Amino acid sequence: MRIDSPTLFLTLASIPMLVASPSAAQTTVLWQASSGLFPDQGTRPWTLTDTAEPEDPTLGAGALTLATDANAEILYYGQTAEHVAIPSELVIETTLQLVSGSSSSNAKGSVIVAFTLAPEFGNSLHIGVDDIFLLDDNNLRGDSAVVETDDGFHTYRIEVDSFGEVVVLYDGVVTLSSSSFVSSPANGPDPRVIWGMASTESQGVADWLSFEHNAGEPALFEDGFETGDIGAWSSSSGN
Ligand SMILES: [Ca+2]
Ligand SMILES: [Ca+2]
Repeated sequence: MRIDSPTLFLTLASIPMLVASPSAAQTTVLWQASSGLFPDQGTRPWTLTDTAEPEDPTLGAGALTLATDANAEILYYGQTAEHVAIPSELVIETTLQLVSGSSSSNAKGSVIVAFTLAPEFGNSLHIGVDDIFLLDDNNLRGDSAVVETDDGFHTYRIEVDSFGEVVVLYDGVVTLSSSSFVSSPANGPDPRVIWGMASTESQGVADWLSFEHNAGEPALFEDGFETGDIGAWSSSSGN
């Protein structure tokens, strides 16, 4: 039986990656607008990436507003490799309302919640006007659903297993499922969690009540980081 090399390559590439051992520690990182603090001011702070002019994050009426008014602008929060330890069962949960949005790509939502489990391996939830989806590859739209995103606040819960299989619950209902994939441009070189207006092919306005994940790096919080103002963290994100 002849096995040609392209087939062999595809077979090897399709083997799921095991991203964490079952014993990996889980440390919850929770930011809530009701704290009155911006995400980069909390005890487990996020790094802000902001090329938007004149927009900056604003905090008022119990919600954090992130806005961009040109596709080229990005405005998002991220925690990157040194600050995250991806557990065997990654859970990300956020409650937000998309106020408005548009995109020049059907593979980029106005709001993006992205996770990288291992180098170049991950996926992202995209939220547009009454449209949510995951990706199947870089710039390739995956499983999608038509749900209300701009009529009020909705809760998006992303559950990822140790093989990178992804399920998204919309207000508690399983709505999307997909697999993580390997892509350097889509997922970056290091584990990370990102949320906000993170694409140069989309723009919009969103109000956020909370953002939570269970991939906090435990060691960070044993060195006094949780009580002090550590200022800006170095950012290796950016996409
Ligand atoms: Ca700005
Ligand atoms: Ca943008």
